[in-house]
Amino acid sequence: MMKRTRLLIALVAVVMLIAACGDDDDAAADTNQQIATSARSFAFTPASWTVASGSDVTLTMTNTSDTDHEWVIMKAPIASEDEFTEEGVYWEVEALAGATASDSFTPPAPGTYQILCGLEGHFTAGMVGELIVTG
Ligand SMILES: [Cu+2]
Repeated sequence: MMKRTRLLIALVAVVMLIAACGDDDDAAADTNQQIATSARSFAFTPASWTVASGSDVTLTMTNTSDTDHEWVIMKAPIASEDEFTEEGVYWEVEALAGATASDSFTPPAPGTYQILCGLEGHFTAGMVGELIVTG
């Protein structure tokens, strides 16, 4: 009798453990954040996004113009296009003219980051935004 009870408790524990693992997988999938923007010459709509640190973010950018555009997270803000360097880029995605691009990134440390289009003349033309990463 005692053995059967112990066996039953062990079985219940195993079932609960398996169920808990399943929940963790679901939670991980649920915490993948989604943001979107529409790119045209020369603006992002919207141009401000807020995400939480700690889980990956999928950006979907729809390019509605006949020119290629990029969505670039800068490590530190720049004041003019002369200051732009690839080394200053934290992460970027490009959507070709008329196409939609989607890719994922791990948010940088909490803070506010400058977003811009890195193609020549686009930052100067006003293609900028901000990404706010909360803690
Ligand atoms: Cu652009």
